[in-house]
Amino acid sequence: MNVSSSSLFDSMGSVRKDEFMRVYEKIIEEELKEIETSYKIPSFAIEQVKFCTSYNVPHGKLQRGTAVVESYCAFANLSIEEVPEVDLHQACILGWCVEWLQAFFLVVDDIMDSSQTRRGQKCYYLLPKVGMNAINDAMILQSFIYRLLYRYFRDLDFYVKLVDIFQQVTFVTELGQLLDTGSQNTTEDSFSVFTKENLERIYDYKTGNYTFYLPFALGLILSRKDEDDILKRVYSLCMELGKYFQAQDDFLDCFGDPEITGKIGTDIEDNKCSWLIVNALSLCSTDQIQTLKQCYGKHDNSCVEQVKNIYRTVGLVERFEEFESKY
Ligand code: DMA
Ligand code: MG
Ligand code: MG
Ligand code: MG
Repeated sequence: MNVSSSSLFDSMGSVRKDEFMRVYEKIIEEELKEIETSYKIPSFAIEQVKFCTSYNVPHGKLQRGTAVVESYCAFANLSIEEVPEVDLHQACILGWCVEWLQAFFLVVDDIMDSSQTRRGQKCYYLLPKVGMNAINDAMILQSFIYRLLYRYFRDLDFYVKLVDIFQQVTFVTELGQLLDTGSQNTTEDSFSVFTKENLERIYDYKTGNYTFYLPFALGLILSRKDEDDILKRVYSLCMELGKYFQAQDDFLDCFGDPEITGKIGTDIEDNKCSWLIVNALSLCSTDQIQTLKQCYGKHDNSCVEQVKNIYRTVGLVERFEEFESKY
């Protein structure tokens, strides 16, 4: 497939979403054909794979996927016109592999977080025809990554590096999700885990690795600039970006407009170690902390409102804005 740089990038050097989508359409068409010929499965099964993919993979901001292409061009130190088409195509495919990984994480994350909406539509597991089959469908989404890597990269010298980085980043993210849901079961002293140290570890593990490090590391591998010291420097920068990004996600979970974020927040109900609760604890009076302990982690609208009121009263909105501009 031809991916020409003149059509893939806009005048600012950013990847055009519609052109990036064209690569997706091609990948999924080829992949479904391949599955159909290789496995003797009835048409409903193929339809389910198709539906699961189209429902979960392409509707996001595509920020992680396009970052692979943009970082590849930046690291290769080539102007957009100079980048070979075949390399651009490879970068786009790796970008889509990251989007597939994200889709896999989100389907499962929404089950664990008891979320209702995602990207402006019903969470996948809540669709009547899906339910808990979402778990196996998520695993199929994850398998797509390795199928695509095999299909497009198996003969290249850096194939093992690609497989390896997807596996490593997946594992770290899973540990991050484990830590993130660790505070979900409300216990007497669950507030003791709401520390800055825990928060930052969760951010590094569940967000920084797959959201920032993975796309940039793929750009480095593809441009053959993936020396250890460079990867290390990129890694620590990515952890900072991850902390900023997830703090914003936590803030929007409570104060964002679901019309814009496409999702309804659940962090208070889920007893999550979030930027807001951690920062609130350093600002609240003993009485306010007492109220938080009574209301946090409860699936009850009036409890959630009380928590939000305390957040507003102690000036968390302003505190977040300050954090954001400093960062
Ligand atoms: C999501 O964290 C992390 C992963 C690895 C999917 P989150 O639950 O805060 O994300 P969201 O707010 O999008 O549900
Ligand atoms: Mg979630
Ligand atoms: Mg979550
Ligand atoms: Mg969130």
